[in-house]
Amino acid sequence: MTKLLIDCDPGVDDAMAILFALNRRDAEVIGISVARGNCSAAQGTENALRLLKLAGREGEIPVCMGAAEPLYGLREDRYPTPFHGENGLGNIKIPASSQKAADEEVEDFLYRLALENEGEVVLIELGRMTNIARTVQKYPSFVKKIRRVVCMGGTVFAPGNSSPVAEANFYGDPEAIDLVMQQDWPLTVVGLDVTTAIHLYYDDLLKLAERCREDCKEEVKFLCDINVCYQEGNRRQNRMFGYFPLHDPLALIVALEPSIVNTRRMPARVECEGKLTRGMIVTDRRDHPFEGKNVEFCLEVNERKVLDILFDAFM
Ligand SMILES: [Ca+2]
Repeated sequence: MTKLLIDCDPGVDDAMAILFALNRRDAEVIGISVARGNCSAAQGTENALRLLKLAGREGEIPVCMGAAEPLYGLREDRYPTPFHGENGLGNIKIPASSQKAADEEVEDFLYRLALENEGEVVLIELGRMTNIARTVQKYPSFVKKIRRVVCMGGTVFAPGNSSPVAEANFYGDPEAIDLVMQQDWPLTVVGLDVTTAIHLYYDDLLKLAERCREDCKEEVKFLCDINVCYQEGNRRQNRMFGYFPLHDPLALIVALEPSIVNTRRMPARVECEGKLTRGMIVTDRRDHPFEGKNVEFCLEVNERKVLDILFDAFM
């Protein structure tokens, strides 16, 4: 059983990732924290609570609201509403939960859960690294309590999506991810090199809604509904017709089934200042590299197998 601590910004693809994790029998979600990203931290926290209720897990998994802005304050920053809607969930409304968010600072929340499950926690990052960076700053020993970190974000060789060279999570808070990258913990980056190599067809989601287990019919119907907006955003901005990439769910899949990707270890930093390159991953591929700590970058992926794993969780 893999213990997952999920930091996110739900988010259409975050929602899919979380529901996937909740439906995996080999995974236990021990907590969810939220930062600003696809929507405000407050909206994302509300979304996480409602998702847990939808999945029949109300009151079982603690949720904590985290950073309302990036590590060193807000720059020009718009929510990606063409993809995630005004509410982060493709403008789809689901019932409110009676569960309240944890009455803790996010650093205390993450550190406490890491301590209570020392050496066992796989930390999953589905948004910006703000909450994790803040926890490392407040509790440097947090790093040693975590088994491994798997993060969706960045890109090494594929083009960016927030700028020519930067992916949205890295672009939104590069100082946070650079700080996280320079710690001594096993860090796997699931970036656009692999997430954009997966094409999830909307029609396949609709088929899944017909064929999935009875107890997750409502969840899969919800995934179909929220992805109408996500698909439309990808059609208009990325010229993807009938399909979309698989960002956040792929990080969960890599965490649980590492063999579906080929990775390469390279020392890396994140550019925090460049006018054109802010949020870009800079890998040191020289013969004798020394810029940055080693990071495991996912560079190739088995698409068919990923989609099977995703769908199987709901069958
Ligand atoms: Ca996300």
